[in-house]
Amino acid sequence: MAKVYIGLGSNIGNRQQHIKNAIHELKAKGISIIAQSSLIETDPQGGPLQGKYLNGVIAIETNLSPDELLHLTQSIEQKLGRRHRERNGPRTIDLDILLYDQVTLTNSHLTVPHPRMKERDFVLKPLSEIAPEIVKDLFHENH
Ligand code: PH2
Ligand code: MG
Ligand code: MG
Repeated sequence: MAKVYIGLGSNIGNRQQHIKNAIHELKAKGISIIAQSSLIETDPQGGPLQGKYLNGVIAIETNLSPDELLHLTQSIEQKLGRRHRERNGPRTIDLDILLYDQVTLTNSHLTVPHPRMKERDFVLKPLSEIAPEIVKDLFHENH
C-alpha cells in the first residue's frame, strides 16, 4: 500500500460540504483515509480576483498507482461539479496529489511531489498538522 497525501481546496459554494463529499467519494472507491487535517480558510494565491478558500490535507492508503489515483481524483472533481479549468481560478473542489510514498515522477499529466507545494502555506500548514516530520524533511532534503 502506498501512503499518499492529498491537498483539498474549495472556494465556490458550500466549501466544507464539497470537501466532505470528496472524502466520501474517495472512501466509496475503497480508499482508506488515515489522517485528516483541520480545514483552514485561506486567501487565494494567484489567479483572478476570487473568494477565500477552505483548504485541508488528508493522508490516504491505496493500491492505486499515481496515474490511477489521478484519474480517480479528476473523476471526483468532475462528479462534484468542477467545471472551471482556468489556471489558479476559482473551483468547486480541487484534489491535488502532493506526495506519493517516496516517489518522484513527471509525465504529461502529473508531477509528484506537487511542484508548488513548498511555496504554499495553504498546503504546508495543514500538512504539518498531520505530518510534521514530512514538512521538516521537505526543507532539509540534503540530510
Ligand atoms: N489553489 C490554487 C490557486 N490558489 N489559493 C488558496 N488559498 N488555496 C488553494 O487551494 C489554491 C489557491 C490552484 O489549485
Ligand atoms: Mg491545486
Ligand atoms: Mg488541482
